[in-house]
Amino acid sequence: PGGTILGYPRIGRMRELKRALESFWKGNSTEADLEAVAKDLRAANRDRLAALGLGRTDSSIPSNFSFYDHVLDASVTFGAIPTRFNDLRAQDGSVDLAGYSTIARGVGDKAPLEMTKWFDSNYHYLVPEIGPETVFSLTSSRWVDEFVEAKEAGFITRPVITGPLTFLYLSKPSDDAPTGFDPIERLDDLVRVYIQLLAEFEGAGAEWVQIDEPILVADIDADRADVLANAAKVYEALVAATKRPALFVAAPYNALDDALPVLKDSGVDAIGIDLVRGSVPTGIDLTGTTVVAGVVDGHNIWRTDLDKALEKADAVAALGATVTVSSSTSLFHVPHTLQGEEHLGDELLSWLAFADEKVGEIATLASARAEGEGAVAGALAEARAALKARAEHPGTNRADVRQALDGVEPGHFERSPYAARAAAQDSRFHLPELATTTIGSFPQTQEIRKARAAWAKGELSDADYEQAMKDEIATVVKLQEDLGLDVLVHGEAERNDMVQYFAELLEGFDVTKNGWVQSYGSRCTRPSILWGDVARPEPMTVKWAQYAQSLSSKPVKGMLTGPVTILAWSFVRDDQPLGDTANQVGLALRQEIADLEAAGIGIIQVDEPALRELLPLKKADQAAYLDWSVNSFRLATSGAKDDTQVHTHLCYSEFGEIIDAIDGLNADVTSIEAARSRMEVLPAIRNHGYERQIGPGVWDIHSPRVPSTQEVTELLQLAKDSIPGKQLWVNPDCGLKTRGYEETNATLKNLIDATRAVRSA
Ligand code: THG
Ligand code: ZN
Repeated sequence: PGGTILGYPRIGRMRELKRALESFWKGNSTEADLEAVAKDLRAANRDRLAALGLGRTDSSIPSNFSFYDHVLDASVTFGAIPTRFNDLRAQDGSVDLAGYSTIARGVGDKAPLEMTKWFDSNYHYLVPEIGPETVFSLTSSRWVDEFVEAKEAGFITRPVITGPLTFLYLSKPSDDAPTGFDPIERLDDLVRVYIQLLAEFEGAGAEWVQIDEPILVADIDADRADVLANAAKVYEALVAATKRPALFVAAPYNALDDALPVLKDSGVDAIGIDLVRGSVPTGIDLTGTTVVAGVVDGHNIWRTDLDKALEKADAVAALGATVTVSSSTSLFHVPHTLQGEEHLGDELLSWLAFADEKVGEIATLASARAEGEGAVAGALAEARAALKARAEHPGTNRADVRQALDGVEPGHFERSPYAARAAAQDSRFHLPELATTTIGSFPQTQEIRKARAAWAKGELSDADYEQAMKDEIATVVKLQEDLGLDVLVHGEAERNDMVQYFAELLEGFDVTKNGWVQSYGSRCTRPSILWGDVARPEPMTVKWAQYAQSLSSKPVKGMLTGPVTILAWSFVRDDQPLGDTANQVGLALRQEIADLEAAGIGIIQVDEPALRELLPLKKADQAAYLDWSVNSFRLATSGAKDDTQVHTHLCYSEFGEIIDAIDGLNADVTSIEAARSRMEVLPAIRNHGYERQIGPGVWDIHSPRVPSTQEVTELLQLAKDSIPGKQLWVNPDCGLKTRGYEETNATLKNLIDATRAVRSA
């Protein structure tokens, strides 16, 4: 009744969990040390949430801790561990934290669980591997133990678990599964274990449990009728369980649509709906249903329009429902707190709400609904004033930027036909067949990080920092020349994060000091805040590219991050269509490309690794997305001259789904991830008809393993089976910034040797 949230950040205000995990992995601390840090974090989070206004004993505070990933936690809890990790299991089937970490990170030739993006976010979960051999059984008591731990501290929390539909639909068939096996075939077996788990929660005193089923809002490969039938079956079975807490099924990230009546009819005790991404349902009588109304955006950082939020809650109540206000998603997509971000300035700060501030908003909304708006008149007035100031701020509506965008014409999205460009580029660069290159970044060494940290603290002068970066660039260029690569890069030593670097140089952005958000496991990113109209006051990359090019007679690529990725990995303004913001970024990049060309840079790469990530969850929304995203890239790159070769790089993509979009980008050369899947995507690209050039990665850079010359040769031959050599490039899967020099040198040498062998074969 007092308002709730679907989940809270797990990493800690000061990234305590990250540090504790990494120290444990290095062998610098024990499992007990790690457990102690986690226990303190959970206690601090509970205390803070209660202080911010969530009820201590009414199940409003979610219990959603995870050491690494919540989907991995479900795998481990239900005994769904791939057989290659059987040796990690104790007699009772459980794994300790060392074993849990090994499943997440791999060991020797045992690959970890695959990592992939969680719905339309920048968070990565670990994909469960399920087969007929998987023995579902309760093999971890952590979830129940954490409830008991909170209870002993005087709290009644609400355990948060991944639901059986989401778990199985996100799984992939295990290595042992026969072809054609679908993990969802194991639904009945899995549900039996959920029923056991519910009994354990009930026995421990839990009054509510939250079961997350975001899969119900997404259009997936499975037939929708089957998904809905499974939803009815599962929730009728869980409702019928004799020993259980009340069931709250949460469906964040979009509208439930036709799954809402199914959940309602199943008799679950509460349903969570996302009223930020989805709209208020219509044509349904919700009398007798409790709806947890997600009216505060859990996925972005803007201060809530409280009046609008109250209207939405009222509209749901008008359908007959009993309403509790909530965040639309777990808050683990946003940083902990605005405290410590005072450098952003009072004005911008007043427009924002991170996790803790959102909890405060929810408490305000709950009071307004319970006691009337008069009880929180001050807070409501303050929110209105902040929203008004944001709308009227000159930086959110710049005449110069609007004018530039109004001047955009259809011709700005078009280059000459590819044949003309290819001819001009051939005669400029004379590149061999199977040209070799890398994706852009070289290893970020300790020395580079130290220099940047010292410079940020003012301990290293601008001139000394610039010299340190130039020295690094010179080393990287020399290394590539010695190896014999055809197209070089400068290595990106000067960049921390490929988005933050541009955010710091463009107007309309700000960056936080401590706004960390979990990306996967212990790894975090600090998304920039894209709050205003975007403009480029001066060139951003030209100095570095020009210096690198001065050191070599081979072409050195200019390196930019594309508009979609800049949006996807920032917190983006929500007061105009994303496509408009993307085009503003596109125009800034277009200017940068013109400056790079003027400085003599002939090959320019514009990376879009996040193109797939923002693809809407509903099929009906996808065409419009692909339209604006592809257009913003074309706006950025189509000013390039015919003899300027435009490259792009994509990763994390399931290319089949967006192959038209990749074609639509109209880049001269596209590099993609392909090593792990052994070039699986290339036949589809061939069949699609693709006339331009492509660099399928031949080194999986996610692991330090060095592929042999033989292995790379085989991959290149496989690639040539689908794509003519004239169209093929040779490159790693992705940037090398997380790799070390040992494996980088060794692999690039093998890559060059393999290329020579295949060229002369
Ligand atoms: N930048 C941003 N988002 C991303 C990536 C990126 N999302 C997808 C993918 N790349 C995620 N991969 C990583 C890889 C490494 C790290 C984070 C995400 C990482 N982070 C450091 C850490 O947690 O210690 C902190 C980095 C820093 O100091 O800035 O290593 O490339 N935006
Ligand atoms: Zn990549």
